[in-house]
Amino acid sequence: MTLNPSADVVTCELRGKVLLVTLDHPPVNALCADVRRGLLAAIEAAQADPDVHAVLIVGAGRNFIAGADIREFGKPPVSPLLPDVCNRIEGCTKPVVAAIHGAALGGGLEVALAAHYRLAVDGAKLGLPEVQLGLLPGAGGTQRTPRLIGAQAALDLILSGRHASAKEALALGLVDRLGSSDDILAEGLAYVHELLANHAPVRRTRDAAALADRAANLAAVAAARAETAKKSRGLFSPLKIVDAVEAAIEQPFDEGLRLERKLFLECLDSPQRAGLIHAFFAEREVLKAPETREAKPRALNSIGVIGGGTMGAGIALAVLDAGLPVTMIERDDDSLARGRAHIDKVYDGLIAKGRMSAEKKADIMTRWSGSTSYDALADADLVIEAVFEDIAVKQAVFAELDRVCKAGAVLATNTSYLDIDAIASSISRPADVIGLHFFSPANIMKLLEVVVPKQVSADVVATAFDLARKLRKTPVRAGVCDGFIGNRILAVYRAAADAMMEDGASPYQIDAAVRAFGFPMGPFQVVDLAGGDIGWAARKRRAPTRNAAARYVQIADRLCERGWFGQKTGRGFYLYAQGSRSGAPDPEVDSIIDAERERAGIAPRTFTDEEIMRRYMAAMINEGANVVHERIALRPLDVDVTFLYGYGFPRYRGGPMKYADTVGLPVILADIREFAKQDPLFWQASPLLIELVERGADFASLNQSA
Ligand code: 3H9
Repeated sequence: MTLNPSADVVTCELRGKVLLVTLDHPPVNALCADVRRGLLAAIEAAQADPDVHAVLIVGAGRNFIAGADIREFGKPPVSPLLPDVCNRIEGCTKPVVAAIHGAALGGGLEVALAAHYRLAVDGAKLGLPEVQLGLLPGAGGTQRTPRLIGAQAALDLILSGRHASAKEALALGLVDRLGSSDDILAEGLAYVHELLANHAPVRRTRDAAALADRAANLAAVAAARAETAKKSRGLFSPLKIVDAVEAAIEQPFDEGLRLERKLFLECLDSPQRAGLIHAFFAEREVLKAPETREAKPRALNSIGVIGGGTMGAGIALAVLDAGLPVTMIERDDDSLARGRAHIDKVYDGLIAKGRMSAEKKADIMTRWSGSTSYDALADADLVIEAVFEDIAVKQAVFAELDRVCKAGAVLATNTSYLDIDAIASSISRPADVIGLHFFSPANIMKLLEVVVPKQVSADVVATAFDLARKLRKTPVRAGVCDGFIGNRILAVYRAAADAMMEDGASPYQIDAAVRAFGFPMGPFQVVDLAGGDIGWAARKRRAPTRNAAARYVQIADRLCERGWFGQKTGRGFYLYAQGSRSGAPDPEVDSIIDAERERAGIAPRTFTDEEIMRRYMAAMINEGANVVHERIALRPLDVDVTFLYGYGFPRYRGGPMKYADTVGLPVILADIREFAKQDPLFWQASPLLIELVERGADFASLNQSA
């Protein structure tokens, strides 16, 4: 029997006395308007039909319900609203049971909390992750959860957004029962029949008693508020969550719901919500590079890494952590021992902190092997070279790989700047060559630029994306140019920062302004962390081809000439006390900057923090537009994900291109034209930016068209 045939995303079937309500809205049963309508109609039908004695709600496919349909946010609301649907479920006078498998997240868990009884099976993930989207649970989650499990446990779930397993959910009191098999339908029906046999009453979460100890629950709220104020740098929704949970203690249920709705709408309207949801979809879109649709990945059962330095060892660690075997090649036994020592150091650190057992390390290291002979790579499916950043050195390595590797092996370079087309065309199998640009530390940083040279075959690109998935990295497809997506843009906004420094802003003011914008570190702190010598080498390499008319700020060179390479030498732009990683401003650096200004004939002026950020962001966005214009990045969202995952861009702003849309492209273009009055060579507006402004379009309009 189908009681509401109009909505095929929700079907109803009478099984004896139980109305089985199945949500079937692939891929994740998100609560779009049709689903909400169908669910409401199902409850109304159950209420009206005397043959129905109880209701069982289940999800089809791999999940119960992943939450509200995020794609609807930012559009005009469509009835029925989810809070009303949840109230209707809770108000039903016949027992309603939710049987949970897979994800019951956000609005999905809120539907379950509105039901009268809940069962979960192994593999279920229950959580209220709205905070990660700049929101708060807006369908009763902030009112029902604390009533069910107490304020402290509720705040922990809602503020962290983490997922609880079925077992933990049972221990917390979020669910009443664990199913013993993964047959969700059989488990759910058995539970409902048992409840009916026992004449189990309708039991509403709004009447649950976990907030009875008012003082203890208010103390938990006060502690969470203090902690959140300290930790949630710049984020809008976390403190609203605390307010809503406090209302659950202080106010009657319906009043609490009203406040929750008001706060939810405030979050929904915030640019942070738009930025975070953009990030959510963008990080999924980058996985769908054209080649992954065209071709199947090659096998990936054994990996080779050339080089045991910081980068090579970090990549080897990432491979080991993914459960794959790795063979490390170094030029001699001492270098190989150093490479192995890098790996040992990381795992021994985890053991010292109690996060890994010695047995586990021993087990992992059975998958590591080292050799000083390239012949050890004869069976490798994919080899990543991470040797010195010099084209001749890299080409020599590739000649060896060409000699020893089996047909079909993928040959990857971890270069961060060099011309991969030139590397590919130097060997007999250019179609197998690709760039895999890891970020340091390679076992930690999530970004992987997959750099696609001209002659590479599609299945090699698909293999690179498959490797990223196995390594749990976020891959972004990039074209070949100096610096690819990220470092190419970095070079430009670093130049803008250098120019501001020479014109009168101190590096410390610039870093503070950039941190206040939401980055974890400013650009000069980043230089000190990465090592000033790295950028110095790149600048020297580019010196012969640099446009002689372009402004070149020499301050960083003056520091490097003194051997001040940052943290590793104890001083750079900042002074580092013995062993300390946080630096203090250095008056001697100020004097060097003064001397450089004088040498360049510049009378220093003051900058506001706002002007610093306008210039910094305009430089980043303009080069981002160039990178998209030249198809180095497929879409603006690829630039966004690069910066979110590799450069510390604040996620709640969505990435530089999303931020540009938020500010408005005409504003960015006007800034660039204003700044061009002082330095027209540097501030050349990107043709793409000009075109979009002329068309009245934004970067988002280009995100569909990869
Ligand atoms: C909320 O509920 C607010 C309420 O409190 C109040 C309302 C009034 N909507 O991640 P996957 C898509 S806020 C729309 O690759 P997995 C996703 O884009 C919501 N679409 O799969 C992808 O599409 P495509 C709170 C969604 O197996 C496809 O589904 N809930 C939604 O690795 C597969 O996704 C959350 O924040 C959605 N809610 O992981 C949960 N969710 O194929 C968000 C997913 O076109 N979702 N899609 O690329 C997740 O955490 C994961 O998707 C999940 C599955 C764990 C469920």
